[in-house]
Amino acid sequence: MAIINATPDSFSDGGQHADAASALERARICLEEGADILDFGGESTRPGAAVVTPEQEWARLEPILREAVRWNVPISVDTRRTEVMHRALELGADIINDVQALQAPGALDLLAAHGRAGVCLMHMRGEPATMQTQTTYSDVVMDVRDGLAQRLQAALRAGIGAERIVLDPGIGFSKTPEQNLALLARQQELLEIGRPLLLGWSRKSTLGVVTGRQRAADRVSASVAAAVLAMEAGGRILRVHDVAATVDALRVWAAVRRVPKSATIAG
Ligand code: HH2
Repeated sequence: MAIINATPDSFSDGGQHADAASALERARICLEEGADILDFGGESTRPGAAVVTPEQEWARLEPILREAVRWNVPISVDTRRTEVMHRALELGADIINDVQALQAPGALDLLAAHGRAGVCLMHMRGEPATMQTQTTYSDVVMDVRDGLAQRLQAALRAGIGAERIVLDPGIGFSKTPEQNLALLARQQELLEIGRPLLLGWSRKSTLGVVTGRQRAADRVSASVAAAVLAMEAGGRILRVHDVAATVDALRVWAAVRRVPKSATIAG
């Protein structure tokens, strides 16, 4: 899943694709590099990002989505606003990626009514502005697992079919670097919930803490390492900025995984 933030202030790529033409250009490059899904966002969710109204968010997304939905490739929209979800689905978006797991009023019912769309339910606490003050867990992996299981149940009760749903532990959202690393070290415990996992490690600040790389754009190698570890631990979808590097790494991972454990290769 390629990340295209049509925002002026995203932590990782803010301002680079803020206008529709450059966002679409970036999206085309991501497809050439091997992305299977395009994820477009019109609001930064980093701590301290400027608050945008749903109208501003939609004004950023609409011209991009109008074009991208014609490309015959899965289009995901990264939004927590019901109104933006509604408009995106009406335009033909395929997936709603919600960092607040459809907690906005009306969001569950909206998705239930759009029987075709996929949904990513991500774990976080509170709002982006305050989330880093809410990092007290008794056991972060168990608490995230329980939180995701509750949101999954809410979605199922609303009438969203399980087969439409993937789950995401929300790397960097209301978690310390140590907690993010624990979520990767013990990622397999999240598979017990029974739905595929989407992981977003790309350029995140925990990788900056581990490597000492201050600039998000300098964290490509670290992001690729985390991506491979996330796949090895049972991940299914990776949300990434650096598509070509990630695809290469995953090809190697997949080639090794295809070799039977008992293989003896003569030659
Ligand atoms: N991370 C970000 C935004 N949306 N969605 C999911 N499902 N998982 C994530 O980990 C995730 C997400 C934050 O990263 P980015 O889009 O690069 O930055 P910003 O929020 O500043 O636009």
